[in-house]
Formats: sequence, structure tokens, C-alpha cells
Amino acid sequence: MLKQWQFYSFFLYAITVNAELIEHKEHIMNTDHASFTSTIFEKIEHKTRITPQEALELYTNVPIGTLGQLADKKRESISGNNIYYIKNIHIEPTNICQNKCKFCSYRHDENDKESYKLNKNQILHRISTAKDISEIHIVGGLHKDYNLEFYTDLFKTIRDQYPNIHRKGLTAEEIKYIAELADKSIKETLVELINSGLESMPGGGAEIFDAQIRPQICPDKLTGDEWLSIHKTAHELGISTNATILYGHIESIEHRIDHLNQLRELQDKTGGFNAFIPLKYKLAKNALGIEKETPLIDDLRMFAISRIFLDNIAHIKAYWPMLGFDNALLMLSFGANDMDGTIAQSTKIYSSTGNISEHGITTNKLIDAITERGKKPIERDSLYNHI
Ligand code: V47
Repeated sequence: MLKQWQFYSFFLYAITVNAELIEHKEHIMNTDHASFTSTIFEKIEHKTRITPQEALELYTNVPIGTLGQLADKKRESISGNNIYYIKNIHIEPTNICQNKCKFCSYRHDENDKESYKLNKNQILHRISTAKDISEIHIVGGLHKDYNLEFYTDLFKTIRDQYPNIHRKGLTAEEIKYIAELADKSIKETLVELINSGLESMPGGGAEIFDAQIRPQICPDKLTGDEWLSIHKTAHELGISTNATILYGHIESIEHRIDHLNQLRELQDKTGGFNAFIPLKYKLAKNALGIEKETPLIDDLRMFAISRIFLDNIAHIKAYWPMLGFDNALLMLSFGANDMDGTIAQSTKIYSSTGNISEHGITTNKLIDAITERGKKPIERDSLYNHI
């Protein structure tokens, strides 16, 4: 019996071979084009950085099988056969949020019956029931009760009670909101949080940086420049962060590559990004009004281009709650080297997009799936040290 991922791989192979034949014919007909493409291949072969224009060419004109091979080679040159995972929990203190991002199916108003607020004891209780974890990931909605005082107190308590569990939390958007509530600068706010036990920041809130597209999908959110500036400050203060992109909605391929380019430029300056996470836009109950998700082949291209273009970010994470577990495994052949984690007690943000149970997955399932694909599962901590 073929396993589901084997079936997918075979199916993918069949359609890509066919597509490659057609595309290859077109390529031979256009020699200028072909020489441009072969220059790009040479650059990748010699580990020379490609330009945004070359990334666009790769994205739009190079057959998916070839693109996958290039990304796979790049992944292998960075982390060999290792595929990383972590034992972690995600906690969202509240789903009440003053912002109304159009893609979000998680947020609620205070009076909605689905809204909730966890107090400090409830959060601590959740942590106490999680077994054998090395990371707590905390992000939530923008609500005035979840202010600087709340979070400094929470991080201090978690540090006292669980000194060996890494505390990752608060997106750039939350940092901006908390700083405004406290009437402090971004730097002062981050310093207080770090002194209270915050150890790294997740990559959420980046969405898409383009100044035309961004207000159409998240009109209330911080700008792309503000997101980058907050991450830069965090890096300068000595903590690492992740970066994301939300793709597959109303943006173009050019917008995606511009987003990658802005991240690559910041990473050249600070070296503070640990991982990049392409987040596929999921259809759900939300206000964006998109009728179809971007197809799997586009996810493969997005992951491959991210791996090839972001030559200065070591890890590309296939976040399975967003992609679905089997598709996330496929990304391991298109540049990804990290499956995130078991994500126990997970995560209302993604359960509201309909792709994940609230109980995460077992470590054994993760290990077996990675091993079946011929890769070596490596348990990591939040900073990618092997455990
Ligand atoms: O910024 C919200 C996305 C992000 C939808 O850093 C959606 O390790 C798709 O950034 N369809 C938050 N995406 C989550 C996030 C994250 C997740 C896991 C690990 C890390 C990390 C970061 O989720 C938001 C937004 O881009 N999102 N709604 C949706 N309907």
C-alpha cells in the first residue's frame, strides 16, 4: 500500500515531469532566456547570492523539479541530513484583539461568546500539565489587560518555576502595542521584557511588507518598516527572533520576493533571525473573501525560493498546522529543515483555520515521519542546539 506522502510524491513527480517537458521546449526556443537561467544555476552552484530579479525568474520560469533539486542541495549544504523538531507548547492568553486583520479567523470582540481570557494562574496551569517540553511559545491578541506589567510578571514567574524551559513570545505587533500602553519606547519595553525572562521572539505579524498590499489585509497593523525595526532592536539587545511571510492571498510573486529581500538585508546587518517560516494563507471564516487557497505546487515553489534566496537564514520551518502534516513533510524535499514541534495543547490560531487538532502530535509520529523520508530527526532547543 502506498503511504499518503508516497502517493503525493508520485503524483507530484508525474505532473512535474510533464510540466518540465513543456517548459523545457519553451526554454530552448528562447536562448537569451536560457542563458540568463543558466547564469542563475551557476551562481547557486558556486554559492553566490542571487538577485531579486533572478529569484523572480527562478520562481516563474524554472521547472518545479529543478527548483526543488536546487533548494534541496542548498538545504543539505546548510544542515546535512538533519531535520529539526522541538517539544513545545503554544499558549494564546486571549483571542480578544482590537485589530481586525482580514485574514484572521482567531480574533474576537470582548462580548463574543467564543472570546476567552486566560489569567496568570490558568496559563501556569497549562504549562504544568505539559510534559517534557523545552519551549513555551506565547502570543495573543491585543487587549489592554495584557500589558507590560502582565507579561513581565508572567515571564518572571515562568522563569522562577521552569528555569530550563525557553520562553519565546510576543510578536512585533504585541511589542508595539504593549510599549504604547506603557508609554515607553520599543527599546525600553524590550529591555524590561528581556530582564523579566523573555528569551526570543516569534516571527508573526510580518504578513507581507509591501505598503500597498499590507493595508488591504491588515489595516490596523504596524507597518513593514516598524516590524523590521522592532526585530532589529531585539537583535541588537541580544535576543534572536524568527521571521514569517503570509502568502497565497492577494499578493504577487514580486511582493513575496521583495519581502524576502527586506529580510535578507536586515539579516545581513544583525544575523538575528533563527528561522524563516512561510505561512500559507488558509481559507477560513474571515473577511478577506478569497475563494481558493493557493495550490500545493505554489507552496513548493515558495519554500524552494525561500531556501535558495535567504542564504543567510539557517533554518526554514515547515509549520505543519498551517500546511497540513503530509504537505509539511513534502516541504522537506523543497528546502525546509525544521518541522517546528509537537505543539502540545495547541493552538487556537490554527485550529480556527481548520487544519489541526487541539492536541498537537506525538514525538514518535514526528520522528517516524521524518525517518521514513530518509532524513535524520534531531530534537533541538529554541536556539537550534541539539538536545
Ligand atoms: O502573523 C493568521 C498567521 C501568524 C491566518 O516564530 C494565518 O516560531 C494563514 O507567526 N491563514 C502568527 N495564516 C503565527 C506565527 C508563528 C507560528 C508558528 C511558529 C512561529 C515561530 C510563528 O499566523 C500571523 C499570520 O501571518 N495567520 N491567520 C490564516 N487564516
